[in-house]
Amino acid sequence: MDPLAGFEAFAAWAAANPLALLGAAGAVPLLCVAVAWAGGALRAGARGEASPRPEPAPAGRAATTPPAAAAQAGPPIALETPPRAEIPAPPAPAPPPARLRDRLRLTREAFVGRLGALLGGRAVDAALLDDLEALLLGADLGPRTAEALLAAVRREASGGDAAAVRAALRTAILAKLRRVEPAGAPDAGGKPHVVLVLGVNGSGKTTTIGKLAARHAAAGRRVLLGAGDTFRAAAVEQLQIWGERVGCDVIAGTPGGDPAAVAFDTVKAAVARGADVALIDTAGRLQTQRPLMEELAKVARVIARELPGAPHETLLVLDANTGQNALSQARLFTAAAKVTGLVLTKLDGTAKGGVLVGLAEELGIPVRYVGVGESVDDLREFDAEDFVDALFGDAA
Ligand SMILES: Nc1nc2c(ncn2[C@@H]2O[C@H](COP(=O)(O)OP(=O)(O)O)[C@@H](O)[C@H]2O)c(=O)[nH]1
Ligand SMILES: [Mg+2]
Repeated sequence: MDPLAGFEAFAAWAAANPLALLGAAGAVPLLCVAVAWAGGALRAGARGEASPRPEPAPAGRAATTPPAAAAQAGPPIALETPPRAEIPAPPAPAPPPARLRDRLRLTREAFVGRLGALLGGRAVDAALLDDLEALLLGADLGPRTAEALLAAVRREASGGDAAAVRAALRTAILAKLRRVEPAGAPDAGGKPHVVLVLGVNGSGKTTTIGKLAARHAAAGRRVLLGAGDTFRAAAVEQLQIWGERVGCDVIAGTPGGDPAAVAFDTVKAAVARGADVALIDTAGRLQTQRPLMEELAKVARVIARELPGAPHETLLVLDANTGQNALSQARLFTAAAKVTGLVLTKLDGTAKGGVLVGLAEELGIPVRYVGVGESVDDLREFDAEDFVDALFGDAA
């Protein structure tokens, strides 16, 4: 058709039907939107782009829109709604912290759980005390502690019943653990507050440092980490991953380099950068290697030379799974360094948590933290009452 003739015919129709014209005008924006979308899709197609996809989810987080759901959703129609991937996900409610009672289940079952069956309706006599001694040793309390607890039962519960024995044990254990409750706050003293972390390989040093760094950062403190385990390259990487997670810097040396040099650099950098806390990791080859112990003594000396009074805390990390071996490790480390606090890790996965009572009795060193899992929240400040409540199943 001649375009001019077509326009004249339309003008004549419009003059005769003004309302219809208004209706047609109302449809124009919708038409434009459709054309714009089609044009955009075509241009995207020409550039070889696929239809909008949700951003890949960061590791460990679910994608906002699963790819399959996005494919089924079809083309975007309502343009004022942002693409689905941009809708911020509602914050996930924080899971309630796991109860210490739950995390100590295996230890409780191995100790207090068996106690009920052993005592039954029996009176406290020599045969019962023998059985009780075997139970205490089996629960990794150690011979000296078992003996001390038996003496308490003899004293407090002779002629009594099962409840009296249980109460005597509970009171005696609580008294022993109260002796090793730390006196001051965990970050008291020093600016920067320097913490040196010792322990054999695999005891949980690096993980504990990561958890501690997260606590300090959450409290608004500036944290610096020192990768003093130069013996294993993976240990440095592991600490760096924690540093990224927590958002703090990590001072690392050369692989196989001098750990004392890393400790020195960390303290120096912590002072220069105005850090509040410096947490220094160390290598943990087996404690039977004498040079390791000499090395640790050197690390402590170098730190003190750079910052008088530091390290303000020297934490020895012990794995509860090692049971009585934790005690011999502790003896060797305390001979080599001035250990000011213990961290007992992996209490969540062991029946040997009773070793904590043995450590308290034999060493008398404050227990600063207990590790009850692998995640960042699974480090608890040690509290004797809470621990005993959880151990005896009395906690709420
Ligand atoms: N279940 C559990 N695992 C832990 C705990 N602390 C550390 N671990 C794990 O123990 C392993 C060794 O820990 P790591 O920090 O590398 O030990 P390091 O060699 O002393 O530095 C890692 O798999 C940690 O996730 C804890 O309290 N509970
Ligand atoms: Mg490590």
